[in-house]
Amino acid sequence: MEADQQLIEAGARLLASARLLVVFTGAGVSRESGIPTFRDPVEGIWAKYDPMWLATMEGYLHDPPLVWRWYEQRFGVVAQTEPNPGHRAIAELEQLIPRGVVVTQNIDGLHQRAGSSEVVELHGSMLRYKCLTGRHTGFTRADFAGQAEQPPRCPSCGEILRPDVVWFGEALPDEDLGYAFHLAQTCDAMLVVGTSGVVQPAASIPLLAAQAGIPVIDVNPQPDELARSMTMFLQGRGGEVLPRLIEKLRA
Ligand code: BV8
Repeated sequence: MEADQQLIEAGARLLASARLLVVFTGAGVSRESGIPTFRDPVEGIWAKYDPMWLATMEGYLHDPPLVWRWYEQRFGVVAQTEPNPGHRAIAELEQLIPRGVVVTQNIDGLHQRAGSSEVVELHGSMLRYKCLTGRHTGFTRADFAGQAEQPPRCPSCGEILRPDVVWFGEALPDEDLGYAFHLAQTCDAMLVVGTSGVVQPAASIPLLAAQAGIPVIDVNPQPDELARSMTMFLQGRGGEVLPRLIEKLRA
């Protein structure tokens, strides 16, 4: 399904007038890089597990090696993938608009690899690790060579490490969430790509912008929870719609 050209042109005009643009993304923007979204059916050994259980402190404490292996498997997929044309178009927006900030629910680091220079990771990053106590942070894979089967130990206190991501039931980092709320209410336009608009409190960010009278464009192959509250809904894949928006903006 291709978003019609008139809508693309209207969307480009909306973005062209922005001095500060926020791009709010979810798992859908990484889908074309081959990273399944939380909604996608899972094949293989992980099919019998519910990601909504694995991505919780309870799930981790119930079986640390299992959940550790789940993140290692997901890291393996991310490590072998590349940013897709959607990520790259979002990064290119920074050349076409005075300031663009990416606020993402994703933990895969692909926006940074595509060249986006300002990225707020509301749900943390699978490329960073912290101590289970939360007291010792900032670890990377370089701190524990190849621990694929078992969670490694914290170099500072010996407790097991965990991915530095926000699990279900955990609060989002105050500063990042507060900054995202501030941006949503002070930007000139918001581009929302690849989110079902289900996971809270992140999904309230596009609604904050819309309620502040800020134009919000939603890009998704299918109508999501947010679409009816958005200024414009461009139906299509991020990798198809975003490059067309950029092409119009460049013109
Ligand atoms: C919290 C990291 C409280 C881990 C993730 C109301 C208020 C507050 C909380 C809640 C609430 N209601 C319910 C809750 C609880 C819960 C929640 O939202 N549950 C949902 C399921 C109802 N929220 C929480 O638990 C949050 N914590 O609120 O704590 C608190 C407060 C104070 C003190 C203590 C506690 C924490 C939520 C964060 C969870 N962590 N990720 C990990 O990944 O391992 S969320 C996880 O889900 C991913 O980040 C992912 O991004 C997200 C799913 O959302 P989406 O990104 O939108 O992805 P999704 O798969 O849903 O949709 C993909 C979309 O892409 C689809 O629409 C599809 O059509 C589209 N698409 C497909 N292909 C493409 C495409 N789009 C474009 N191009 C394509 N090619």
